[in-house]
Amino acid sequence: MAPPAGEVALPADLAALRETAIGVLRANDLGDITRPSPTLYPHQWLWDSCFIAIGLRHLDPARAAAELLSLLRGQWPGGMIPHVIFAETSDYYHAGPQRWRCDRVCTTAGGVQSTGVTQPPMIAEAAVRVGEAMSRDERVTFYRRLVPGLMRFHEWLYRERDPDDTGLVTLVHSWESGMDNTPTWMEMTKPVAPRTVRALRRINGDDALDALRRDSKEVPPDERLTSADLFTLYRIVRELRRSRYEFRTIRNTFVPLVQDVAFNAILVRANEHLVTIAEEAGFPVPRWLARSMRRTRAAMNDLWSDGLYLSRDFRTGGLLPHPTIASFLPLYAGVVPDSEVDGMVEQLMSPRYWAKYGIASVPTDDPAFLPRCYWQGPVWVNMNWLLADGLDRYGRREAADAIRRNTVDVIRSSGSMFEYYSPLDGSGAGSNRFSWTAALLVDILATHPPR
Ligand code: 2M8
Repeated sequence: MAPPAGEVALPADLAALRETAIGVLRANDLGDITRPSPTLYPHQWLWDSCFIAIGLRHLDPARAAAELLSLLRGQWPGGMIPHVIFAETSDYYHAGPQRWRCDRVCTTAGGVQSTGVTQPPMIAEAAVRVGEAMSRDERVTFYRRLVPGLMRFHEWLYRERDPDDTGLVTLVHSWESGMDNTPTWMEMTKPVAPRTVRALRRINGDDALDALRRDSKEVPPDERLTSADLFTLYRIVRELRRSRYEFRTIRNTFVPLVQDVAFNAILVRANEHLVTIAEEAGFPVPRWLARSMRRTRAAMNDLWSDGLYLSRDFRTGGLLPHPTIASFLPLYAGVVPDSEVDGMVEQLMSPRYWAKYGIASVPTDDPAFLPRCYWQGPVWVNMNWLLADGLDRYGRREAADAIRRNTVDVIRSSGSMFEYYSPLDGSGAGSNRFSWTAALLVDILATHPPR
């Protein structure tokens, strides 16, 4: 496919890589939703669809808008947009509708099945990006369809997940953070492992548990979270289900509750975008919501610790002492005082994070670091995209370009759209037809073509 008018022609190898990326997006396209990967993730995920729309806008803005609007089909009566909206497919997914039984609690706007938790609120960012690719009339029409539901989602985040008005939204499951097995979350999760898991593990080690799981048929188990952790996440879902997914009940259970730094950072930026697009669409932002938005921005300071930011335990109020890639997302939010930005960039670029092939999701000297295991060390393209975007806005163009260059290089050297990459040798891991890697590559090549 020739580049659209106005876009720079790419060197042959990158043009071919772009074609591979487009092929992955086409193959994962289910109509107005895109599955993250053909076998491992056969449904619609909230933040995946947002990253995917950011890439699709370069190919077909109307299709990109449909990707975002389709998220509203899963909206709950209270306003939540769920983390997974189940597609009508018989393809197996390990945490499918039967695990959630959300149809017993409520009916979604589009009558579709969903999970009972949410995911990082990337919708407003994606909407702005898609809007940029449209004419003014198209954009306003799109925003008018999106904004009422999107506003209700942001209202829900505050009403339901910040009932004590701390300014920070609380998560009830690591799947809400999108970084499923990041050490910060796993430390909170391990103590609530089901008794049977602990017993089985004592007797037979992880092998017996591995035999029981079904999520790792496409991908080797050591590239995913451990079986013990997975079964603990299932236990938490059971407890959420018993609590009818209501925070006022959940907070009185054993469920770990985290004011996640990455989620709240993404919320800060999403709030800004929501204000802009609501204005363009002609919808007023309620005063109480505008006030809550301001509080989140200010409350991010409470997460500052020794040169970076940490998540906080909702119950104890204590910071969780485990820096990860999430600790840097306040750079994307734009809440880091300018005097601290260079210190954070220096850390990111140091061998502790940037070993050889880009930014590790967990510091390479952390005892939990595993270079090819999911959110426990690998380089993730969406994290790179967010950090580069934030650094651009701080005027740290060189660092932002280095991150983008590295992202393209690591994908190019593997030749495939992997879910994640080893920061030590650049090898790909997880799914090898992963949609957001493909979409964000298309975006980077279009917006920042290599010089
Ligand atoms: C991963 O999470 C899902 C559960 O939501 C899973 O492991 O089954 C995470 O990487 C998450 O961030 C991502 O949205 C999802 C689909 O790509 O996969």
